[in-house]
Amino acid sequence: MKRLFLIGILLLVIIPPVHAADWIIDDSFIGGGYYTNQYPQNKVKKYYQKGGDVISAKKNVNIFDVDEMTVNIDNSGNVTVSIATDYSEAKGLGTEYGDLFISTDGWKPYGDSPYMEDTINKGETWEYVFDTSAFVSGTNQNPIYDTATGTFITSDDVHGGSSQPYHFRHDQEVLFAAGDPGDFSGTGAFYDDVDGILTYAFNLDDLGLSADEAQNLGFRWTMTCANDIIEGGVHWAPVPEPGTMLLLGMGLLGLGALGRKKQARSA
Ligand SMILES: [Ca+2]
Ligand SMILES: [Ca+2]
Ligand SMILES: [Ca+2]
Repeated sequence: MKRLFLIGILLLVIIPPVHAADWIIDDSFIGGGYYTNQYPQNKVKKYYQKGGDVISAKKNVNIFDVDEMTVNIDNSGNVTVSIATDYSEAKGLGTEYGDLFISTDGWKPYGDSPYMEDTINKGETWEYVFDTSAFVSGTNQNPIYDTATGTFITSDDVHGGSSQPYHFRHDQEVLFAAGDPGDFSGTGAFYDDVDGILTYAFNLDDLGLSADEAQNLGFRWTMTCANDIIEGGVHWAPVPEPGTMLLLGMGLLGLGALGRKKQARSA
């Protein structure tokens, strides 16, 4: 029994208490709606840079590039979504941060990577949206919207469709026109200009989900011109408390010991 106790203590040391999990979503998403005949005079004829997923004149590629998205969820259901991008509203490009689109039933893009035909009418349906601009400007302390109460705004709406000469892409959702914001209460959206990270914080509660149950989530972000889009999914599973793991370990060891006793008796 003393040995079992020691092994139990050892297990407690080996299995550290896990309070949070991180997922890094690489930007392998391009998406559809590229106007191949738009802007030919400026040589914007292909995707440049970093896997070729940015629509831009060559000199502006770095301004619009999205590198990756990091999702962190802790055992209390606190979620942070951090988007590494060089894009900043402070650069005065005439476009804005898009909203964070959230799916509560997994991530199912249309077609195969890099999803060149995925547009607003194809691919994932977003159940919630984190309204970036309303929150950043301090006018709305309840920035998470249930999308059943409003409509999506696309890159067409922002740029006036194909009539605008600088319009490269259509049919990509970029913002949400909210209805009633309801009682949701995300805790913040913040762009760190030094590190180039746009961070969103909220809780699974805000999405009507429980941290006690496994969840399949999807996320999407782009700027309102949709020159570079990132999408991806994560699978959240609650982690048992260390005490539970210790009991489980002791239980398994106990079963093992019982088995050995039985064997010894029958021998
Ligand atoms: Ca990119
Ligand atoms: Ca969905
Ligand atoms: Ca992309």
